[in-house]
Amino acid sequence: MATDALIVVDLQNDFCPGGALAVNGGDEIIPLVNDLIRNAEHVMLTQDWHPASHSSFASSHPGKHPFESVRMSYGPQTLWPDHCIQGSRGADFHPGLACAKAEIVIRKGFRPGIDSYSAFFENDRFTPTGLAGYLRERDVASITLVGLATDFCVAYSALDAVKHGFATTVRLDACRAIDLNGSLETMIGKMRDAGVKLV
Ligand code: VGL
Ligand code: ZN
Repeated sequence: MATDALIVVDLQNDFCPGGALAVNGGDEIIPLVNDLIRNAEHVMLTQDWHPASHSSFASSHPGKHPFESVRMSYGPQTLWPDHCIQGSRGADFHPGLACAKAEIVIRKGFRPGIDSYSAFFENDRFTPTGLAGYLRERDVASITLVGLATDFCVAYSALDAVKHGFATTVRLDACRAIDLNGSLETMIGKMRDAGVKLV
């Protein structure tokens, strides 16, 4: 029987106020996300999960600063402050998140040389995380995405979900954005054009 899955993206300490890559109001969405979790048929989480000295960290590129861009073998890559390092407190889910019901945690960004915004493909747009196969085997037909950040991991996940044929909804009220150089408006436009349902 085809089912619906709620996918909670990167609701981790480092993306919440006080964290290394804090998203404005990132923790404000937690009560709403917890409500959605309570009412969801199936809950899945993603977790940004970088090794120390990851290639997406500005600190790994001498002379570069966070939020600048570099060319990687797979194309341009925004550089970030060190964040969500494997096993660190910053990489833990926010303590207020009701994550007990989650059926799977998809970790991403663990390959030292590739960043991964999308829950489906790494930033080379080619290396799969395994989530699409998992969802198919579980007979998931539609997904709802919430979490952080709207204009990076949520948006890239939503665009890939549509490409994989999942009916895809983003609950914008349960997301918060980084909004770097107009990225929020750009990614909202891309999601709308791709047929993502924005609520
Ligand atoms: C994210 C930047 C770097 C996100 C993760 O979760 O949106 N953004 N790593
Ligand atoms: Zn990251």
